[in-house]
Amino acid sequence: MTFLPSLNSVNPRRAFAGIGVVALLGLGVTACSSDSATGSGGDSGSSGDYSIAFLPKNLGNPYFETSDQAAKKAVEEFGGEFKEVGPSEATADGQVSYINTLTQQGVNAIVLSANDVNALCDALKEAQDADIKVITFDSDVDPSCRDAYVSASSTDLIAQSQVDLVAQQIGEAGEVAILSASANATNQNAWIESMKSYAAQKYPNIQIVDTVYGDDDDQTSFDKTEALLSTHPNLKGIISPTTVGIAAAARYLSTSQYKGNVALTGLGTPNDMRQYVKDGTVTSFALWNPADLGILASYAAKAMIDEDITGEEGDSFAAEGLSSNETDFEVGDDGVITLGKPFVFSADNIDQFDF
Ligand code: RAM
Repeated sequence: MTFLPSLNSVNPRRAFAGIGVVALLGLGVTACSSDSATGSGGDSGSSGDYSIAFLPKNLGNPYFETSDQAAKKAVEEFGGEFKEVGPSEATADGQVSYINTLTQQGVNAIVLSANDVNALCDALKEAQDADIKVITFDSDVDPSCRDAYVSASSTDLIAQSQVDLVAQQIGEAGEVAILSASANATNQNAWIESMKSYAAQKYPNIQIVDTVYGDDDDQTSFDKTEALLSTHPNLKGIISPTTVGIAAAARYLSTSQYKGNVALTGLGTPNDMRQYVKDGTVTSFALWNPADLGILASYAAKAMIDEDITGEEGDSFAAEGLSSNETDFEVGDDGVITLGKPFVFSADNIDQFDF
């Protein structure tokens, strides 16, 4: 496969410098034995002023298991107390009760990936009133109800990389559908909006004919894939901008008549997708390093608790232990802190990664 022009500048060895080593040293292993990170509230046992709670969209999602496991390590390394809590289903309602409990417990910071842009705001404002720092990571809320947002990459870069991948795989023409996460997910909705305008402008012969929601649930995503293919007999490609969705869609395609005929790309983890790249169901897909996202969010929370940053544009802070070896980060417009660029995985490189 050829790397996308927009991603050509991302040298795999530089983009994930050291990740192979990190994986060998334990990231992949710990990502698989994630009981402590995925339990509903295991404390690290450390003490200090950094009591930091991670609240993913849902528990049992390998993407968040990787980011939160890495966050746990980072928080413990700087002497903090880590906990992870979260709902089993990716809903805003499910997250609100955890935010309320964390506020009552008086943690120093809540780091969350939001299932809705507005529905968590009342609970988060109560947390802020109780002097708790609120950091979003992966998926944002309205900027008025958090202190900063740690984003994987820019919305447009993430969106464009997926559209370019599907365009490459279907000869820049034909019907494409999107299999998303939950209908209110802030991150997916922003990417989808950007995908649609980019596709319309750059690929006039591609039609995005449908968007369906698998709720970041494996079975729902599998069923929605099956339904998409029967509703749209001329479908040429599916973009699934969610690690849960793309893995379920690949599983469906891999044993169906559509394998090799309908392209599938989007955002996936190498460990989930490896078998489908090897069996020819999937050519290439994108993501960033979820472990790095967790580490960066931990250091942003620490800097916020230390009052080194407030979320103002231009604030800067240091992070340690990223696979990119980057240490210096700056808060951008609207309190957004950006990790880097998305990276494309294919048969050529997938075996270098273990997460
Ligand atoms: C899923 C979640 C997460 C998203 C990744 C790509 O794990 O929806 O929010 O960032 O996919």
